[in-house]
Amino acid sequence: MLTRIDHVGIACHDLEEKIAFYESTFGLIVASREVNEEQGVKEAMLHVADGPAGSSYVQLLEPLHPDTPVGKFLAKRGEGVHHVGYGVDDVTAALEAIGAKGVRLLDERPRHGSMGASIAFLHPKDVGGVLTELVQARRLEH
Ligand code: CMX
Ligand code: CO
Repeated sequence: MLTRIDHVGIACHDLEEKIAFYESTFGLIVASREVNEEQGVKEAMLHVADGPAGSSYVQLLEPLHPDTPVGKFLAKRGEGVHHVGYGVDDVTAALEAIGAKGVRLLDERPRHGSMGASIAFLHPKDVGGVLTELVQARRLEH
């Protein structure tokens, strides 16, 4: 069901500063910069590699407000890994199959994610403490 690691989501206080760090330290290139009001973030996707099932990225996340998922996470835990995003071919089908196993779905239906993807989150308490995102990439991306 999972086709790849699509991205690792990293919470930070200053998006531009962290982009500069990832560019200069690892030589990564920014593939997109977006504001997603629904998710409460200003974010950037930095391209890491391409594989047979699609590309993988680092997603840097700065909260738009303190009272957002990433804002609350930063206040509680500080900067660091916020979630893991796995690629799936069909996010609606994956949600149904995973929900049927008793894992709580934070999104009953897919939402809009970076670069035109359809995304949905699973409750971290039901995934061993890992906030988990399912990502169906936009078709023409690979
Ligand atoms: N990873 C692991 N555990 C997490 C977590 C995370 N990222 N965020 C919160 N938790 C834990 C908390 O530590 C807390 O555990 P304890 O009760 O043991 O202390 C529990 O979950 C509840 O946390 P909270 O601070 O009270 O926060 P909420 O319940 O209000 O929200 C969550 C938590 C996961 C439901 C919420 O963050 C959410 O809906 N996230 C999905 C959307 C999202 O994260 N969007 C931003 C990224 C967008 C993108 O990737 O494009
Ligand atoms: Co993400």
